[in-house]
Amino acid sequence: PPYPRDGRAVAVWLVVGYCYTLLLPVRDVNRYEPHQLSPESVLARDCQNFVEVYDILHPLQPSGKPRPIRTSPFYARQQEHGAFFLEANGWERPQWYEANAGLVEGRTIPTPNDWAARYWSPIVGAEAQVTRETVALYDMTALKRLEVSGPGAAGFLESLVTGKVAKSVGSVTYTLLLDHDGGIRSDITVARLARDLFQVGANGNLDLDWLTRHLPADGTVQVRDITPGTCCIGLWGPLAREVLQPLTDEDFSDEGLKYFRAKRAYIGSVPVTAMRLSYVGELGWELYTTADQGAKLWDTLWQAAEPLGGIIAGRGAFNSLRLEKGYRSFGTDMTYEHDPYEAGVGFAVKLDKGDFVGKAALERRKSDVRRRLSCLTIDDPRAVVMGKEPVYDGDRAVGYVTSAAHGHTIGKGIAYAWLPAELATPGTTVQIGYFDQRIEATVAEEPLFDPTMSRLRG
Ligand code: THG
Repeated sequence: PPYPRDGRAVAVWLVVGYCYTLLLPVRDVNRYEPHQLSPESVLARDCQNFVEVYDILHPLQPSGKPRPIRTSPFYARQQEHGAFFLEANGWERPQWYEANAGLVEGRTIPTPNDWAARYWSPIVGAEAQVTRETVALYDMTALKRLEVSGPGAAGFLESLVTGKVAKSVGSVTYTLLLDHDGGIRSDITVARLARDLFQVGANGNLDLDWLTRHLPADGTVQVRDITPGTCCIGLWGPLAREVLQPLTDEDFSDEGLKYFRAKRAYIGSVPVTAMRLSYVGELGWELYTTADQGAKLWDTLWQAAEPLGGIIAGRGAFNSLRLEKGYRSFGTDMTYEHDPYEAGVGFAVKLDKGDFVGKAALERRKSDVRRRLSCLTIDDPRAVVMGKEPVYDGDRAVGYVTSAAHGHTIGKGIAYAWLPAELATPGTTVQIGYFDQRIEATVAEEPLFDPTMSRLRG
């Protein structure tokens, strides 16, 4: 049972230094970023806690005072495009761009109810649709990036992750970090950039903490947070290749860089690491460079994308598109309390590889799946829910919503929710409690968008 373990969790936390159980209201102190530890930040946060203690906070309400704290190299460009900024891990992150207001015209973008319409604009829907029609630039700088290097790096990573990551140079692997009890500590991508050099796409400071705690004592592996010194643009959409290929001598055809492969290239004059994957489920690449050349990369891509009808798009569109594609978000959809099989990421576990943290526990848990992270669709387009709502089967509360958004390219509301396994079959109807309403939702086959992966593998 998840909650009666709190006492044990606190004891483990004191003794071992991290907590196995997600103590939702308390949370692991190792999550803090350096900027949050300044005396000024701590005081501001403490004072704000008094203000907010009895408030009902909107799920999107930005915390973090003062702002801005962290800005990507694209910040000035984003301001010029009328970015509406929210905050993530201290980073100013555009939710949508007012400069895209003209895109709304002639599109069907349902207006949600009042509460859900806060921190929202119909532009979010337009940006999501245009991403699937042409191409969009997304600022991915807030995504935590770790560098793992040294002669022991490959073996070190293999001992912690559920997949095989010590593959050929240029491979990228979606994989999981597990607790000793098989709970999910994070879902990450691991790119092998050289024999002894890996780049990890992570979820936060807890991943840095986890890797650092497990480092071998012999000094053969180093882990470094390269997030602040680098930046990333996601270039995604059916026209992504038309934008990128003319800017570089490297081959970015389907054969030249396959899905889930990485390579270095010059984009114009800017040296990048390109990884072919997409959390929004479209053709394209994550393009990484150092912070000093970020603005140059942005300008190079934007000058090529704009004439083709490309746009820059924000986090609101991004979240809607990833839910259509069924991609989980660690910390929201799945946490330490869930194992990969329950969470629907069992495909990222290779039990036929060597030992890794959590393997023995998983072998036990694999055949005992009692709840599942399930995809629900909502037919009423105004009835958007936000996340954390209870889910009912008749009068019985049986689970809760994790994340939700309107699916602007499938024309339905989407809510991911934890449900007992016996209710998690497509076609089952449940009710989501939303304030004083009950909203009818149906368990759906997932993913809702492009189940054959035709968009990504083209
Ligand atoms: N990009 C990079 N790293 C990341 C993320 C990212 N790390 C943290 C977080 N986001 C990880 N989450 C995902 C979720 C899904 C996918 C990638 C990162 C994804 N999944 C394919 C799928 O399920 O269809 C993987 C298929 C496969 O394993 O081959 O692409 O956004 N760099």
